[in-house]
Amino acid sequence: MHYPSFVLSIFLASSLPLSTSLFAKESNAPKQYEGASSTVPPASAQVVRTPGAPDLSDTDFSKAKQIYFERCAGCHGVLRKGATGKALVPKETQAKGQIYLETFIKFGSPGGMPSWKDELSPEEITLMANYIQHAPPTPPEFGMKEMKATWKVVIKPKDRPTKQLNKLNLSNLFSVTLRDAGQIALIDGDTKDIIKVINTGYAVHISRLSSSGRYLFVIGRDAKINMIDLWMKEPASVAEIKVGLEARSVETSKYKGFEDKYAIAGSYWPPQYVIMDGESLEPLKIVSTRGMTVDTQEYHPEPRVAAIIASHEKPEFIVNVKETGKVLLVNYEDINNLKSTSIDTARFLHDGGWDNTHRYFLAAANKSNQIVVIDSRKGKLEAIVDVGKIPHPGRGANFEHPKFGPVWATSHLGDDSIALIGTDPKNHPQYAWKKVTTLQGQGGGSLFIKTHPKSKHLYVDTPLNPDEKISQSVAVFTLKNLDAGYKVLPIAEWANLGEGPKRVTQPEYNKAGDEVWFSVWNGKEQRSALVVVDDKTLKLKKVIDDKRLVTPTGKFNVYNTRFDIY
Ligand code: DHE
Repeated sequence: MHYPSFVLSIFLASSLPLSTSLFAKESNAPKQYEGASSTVPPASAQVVRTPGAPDLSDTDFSKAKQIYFERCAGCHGVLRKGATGKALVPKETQAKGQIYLETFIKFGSPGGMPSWKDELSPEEITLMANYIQHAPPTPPEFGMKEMKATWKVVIKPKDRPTKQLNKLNLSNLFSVTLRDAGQIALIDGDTKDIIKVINTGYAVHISRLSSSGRYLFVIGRDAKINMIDLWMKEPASVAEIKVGLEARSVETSKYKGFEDKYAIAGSYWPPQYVIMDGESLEPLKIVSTRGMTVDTQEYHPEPRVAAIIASHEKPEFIVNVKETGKVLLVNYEDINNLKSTSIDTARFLHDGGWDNTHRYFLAAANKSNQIVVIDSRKGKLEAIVDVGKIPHPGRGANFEHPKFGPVWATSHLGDDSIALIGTDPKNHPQYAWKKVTTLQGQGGGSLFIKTHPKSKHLYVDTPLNPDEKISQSVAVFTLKNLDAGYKVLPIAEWANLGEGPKRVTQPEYNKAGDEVWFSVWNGKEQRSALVVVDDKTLKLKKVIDDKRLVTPTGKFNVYNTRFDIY
């Protein structure tokens, strides 16, 4: 049996009457976000029995395992060693006892655990309280043999075109995640026509471009990568591979002399990254991220790989390791004698992006409520900056502040603030790597913030805010007059889609920086759309409403993604 998808769990959570939730409305947003089901197949993890834990039949153990992977692993980790949620190891769970655990699952906690009493039956709650007193079953590893077994070169590099064979304006092409369809759509940014829908892994998470802009790499939550050749008469997947059982990040080498040479993917399970050949996806080097946490210096068996970004300063990939709180600088100059610098930062590292010079990488340490700043030239930690509750920048937003000079901004999942951090140590040293000011947005539950060097505006989404008015609209600030507050654009209303949650998410500019695209993310069976806003007038320009656009979420303009423009 398959449990409801992330979208459905959002529906469930947001349709709960408030009285069923013990906590403030806002506290549900992080849970809705992180509580998505793991793509690790429950059956792949062995049944285990642990002394001191209540007896469980094989059938019950398997059922509990299924519920755990689908509902709990996103926060507590596949191995239950704790991530956003607490560690659930037998020594502690057995000491707490059955009644305590059942109550906790039923009612949740002020620390952020949601109440499950409307989503799990009383029998299932009892079962889960039994289950977590057993040792966590471990899913299988995924090494070179397994990767090679899934690796396919559909069209060999030598058989591919030597020049662009189509007439597409590639730099204004958008790759759009069609989350629950297991597809991406390529959309012409000029005509707004859907050029092609391509089958991919399950729920593609991000799209990234090769340095040349020719290859588009997409990675599914199920860790399947598709490499799409945009030069073909009709762009298509030319190579694919599965790099694990669950993953979120893929990137390509961008340093001079290494353009299009390597690709890298990080996985959630197993906790590792793999460097691949940039033209064929042949896996070359797999490196585990298991190791000690940065603060308590304890062994963590499951440090997931979050954002990866390619350095422009050195032949390096910058790899965020979530649970250990370490940023790795992986030098790909000689992958047989791999040099990797490990920088201690803060937990739990998630997403992030460059400052406007592309020298400093700013990443969210979401449970520390901090932004860590890495100097990619010196290869060291530059600063750790306190911000609001659960920063979630996407790649963040860079702009010139009238007083503080160049700043990078993040919004937050856990509160309505937008933190601005000074990024110019040369000309504005007094503001560099400090939270120089805070703007107030529409509310918590924000996932992405965006501007463009040519734009005068800053857009902040709030798709996980429990108030529909807020989750279905977007706040826009005028950069020259931030103190004036924001204007609200009713994006979902403009899309006019009928019923559904219609969460408005992830602003993305076109190449010229004069249009902003938003996803109106509805349920799988409902109508979704993309809404294009004229950035100058802040008026609706176009609704792309097409039945092929099933649950659109991330959108990636080829040019802006390739050159890290945000
Ligand atoms: Fe994301 C980026 C992980 C849920 C849409 N997401 C990222 C990155 C990571 C990540 C590590 C950075 C990748 C990089 O830059 O290399 N996301 C996770 C999760 O672990 C989490 C919390 C839960 C899960 O189970 O996946 C999660 N993410 C979501 C969603 O629910 C979103 C809103 C919709 C969806 O498609 O699943 C979502 N995440 C995105 C998008 C980006 C992203 C659109 C890229 C933003 C960008 O501008 O680069």
